[in-house]
Amino acid sequence: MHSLNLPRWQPTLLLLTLLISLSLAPYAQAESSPTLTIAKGEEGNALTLGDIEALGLHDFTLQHPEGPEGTFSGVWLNALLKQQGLDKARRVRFIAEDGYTTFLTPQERRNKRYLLVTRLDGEPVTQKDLGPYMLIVPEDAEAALEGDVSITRWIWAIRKIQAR
Ligand SMILES: Nc1nc2c(c(=O)[nH]1)N[C@H]1C(S)=C(S)[C@@H](COP(=O)(O)O)O[C@H]1N2
Ligand SMILES: [Mo]
Repeated sequence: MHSLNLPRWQPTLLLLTLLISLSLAPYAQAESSPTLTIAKGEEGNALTLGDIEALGLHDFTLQHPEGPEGTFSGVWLNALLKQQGLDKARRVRFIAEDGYTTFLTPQERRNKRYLLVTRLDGEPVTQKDLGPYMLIVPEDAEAALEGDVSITRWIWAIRKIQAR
């Protein structure tokens, strides 16, 4: 009886194993694939989600003026720049997937605490929710939603940070 059942179970087990590995693959990839380039001059440094989040995550529950709401988690931009040896940069430029680009001066980075968001409700941020990375100023969230402060530096879909 057993010797007859075994061959019938094997394909099922194999299929289950395959399905589980396939459904987990995107998460494994998100943790390790290079997704954010930080460059100083010509040298570009490809950072993974794990590299960035090693700085420690901070959580803020808010609604982004562009729509997405929930708990935004990320690292302080200044901490990331310091870790990369770029905290003294006169200009830190952000380049988004849609071609949008803007920069922050040292004074602007001192005036407001910018959070580089890596997760929304615990998951890497999808493109639809303005991912993979976005800058927000948590202390301005309510004023931004009311339209009382400019969000020109709330750049989303960030792929590259360039310092000089
Ligand atoms: N990736 C990306 N971020 C962006 C923008 C953009 O076009 N792409 N527009 C910026 C500007 S100029 C403003 S005022 C706010 C809101 O842009 P919107 O009014 O064009 O939606 O998001 C900022 N961040
Ligand atoms: Mo704007």
